[in-house]
Amino acid sequence: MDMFSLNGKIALVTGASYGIGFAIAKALHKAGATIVFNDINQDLVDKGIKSYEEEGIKAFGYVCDVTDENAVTSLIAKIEEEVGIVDILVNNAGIIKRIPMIEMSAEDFRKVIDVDLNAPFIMAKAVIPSMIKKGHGKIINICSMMSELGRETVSAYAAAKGGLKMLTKNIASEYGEYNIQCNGIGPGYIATPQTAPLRERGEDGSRHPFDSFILSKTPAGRWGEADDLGGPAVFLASDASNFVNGHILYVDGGILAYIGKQP
Ligand code: NAP
Ligand code: GCO
Repeated sequence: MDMFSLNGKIALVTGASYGIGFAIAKALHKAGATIVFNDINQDLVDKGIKSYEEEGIKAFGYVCDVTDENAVTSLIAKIEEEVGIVDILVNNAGIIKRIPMIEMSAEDFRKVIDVDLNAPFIMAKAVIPSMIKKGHGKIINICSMMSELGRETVSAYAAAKGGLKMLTKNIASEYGEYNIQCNGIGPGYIATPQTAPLRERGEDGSRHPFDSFILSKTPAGRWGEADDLGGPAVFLASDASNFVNGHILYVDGGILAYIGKQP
């Protein structure tokens, strides 16, 4: 089982003060990795460090807006100086804006593309040179059901996550010869702050219509938990996946395989 060990490896998980990023970082640490994370402001980073400490994890936290290329270049230089070369990058930071497309401003569209697609490009560009020098690297991009499917109000997010799927395949194609594997994880519907609005209960305790919809579309009959993504992340971060490249691993309880429970 040593092939799943991350002992001696440094993992950088973006936007990992809480949510999916935090859960993935916990799992990578359990497999032996040193955890480095960033978030968009010091308050979140401080809260994140405390949350990791409560899990018995000494994590290295940095403030960095992943859309700011200069800030990212400085971040990677600082991490390399203070912690070491990044062996595993998890591009997790992301936002969503649920607005009907024809009502969405171009500015809002661009903001989602910036965080969910441009930033993974910026982050990968920043870590790949040192991975090449080191002779190995793992990049895991957090994609989505919306890398494959569309739905009302998420046009920018789907465009970004569809693009992120192809960026994943292109990084795999361009840098595979340097023993760098770039893969994606496509979570289904996961119970995090990002999807909280879709799970809000009515005053009478009734389920949000979208909540009921997702339960009918998921063979597992439940929303995913962020911890459901930990094992797949360890696999893609470890030597166990050294010949897996350009693959999007959907961790969705079966949504993409299922037509949906008949009414
Ligand atoms: P979340 O709860 O909203 O957490 C996202 C994290 O990213 C937050 O810590 C956020 O900080 C941070 N972030 C946002 N913009 C950033 C920036 N410019 N620079 C640095 N950090 C930034 O989301 P989540 O549900 O954990 O999702 C994490 C990833 O999984 C996202 O890429 C999302 O698209 C993807 N995903 C989520 C689901 C789901 O069902 N939840 C399913 C599929 C894919 P702030 O708190 O300051 O915004
Ligand atoms: C939405 C949800 C989804 C999830 C996730 C599904 O509004 O449909 O937010 O987009 O976040 O991406 O995989």
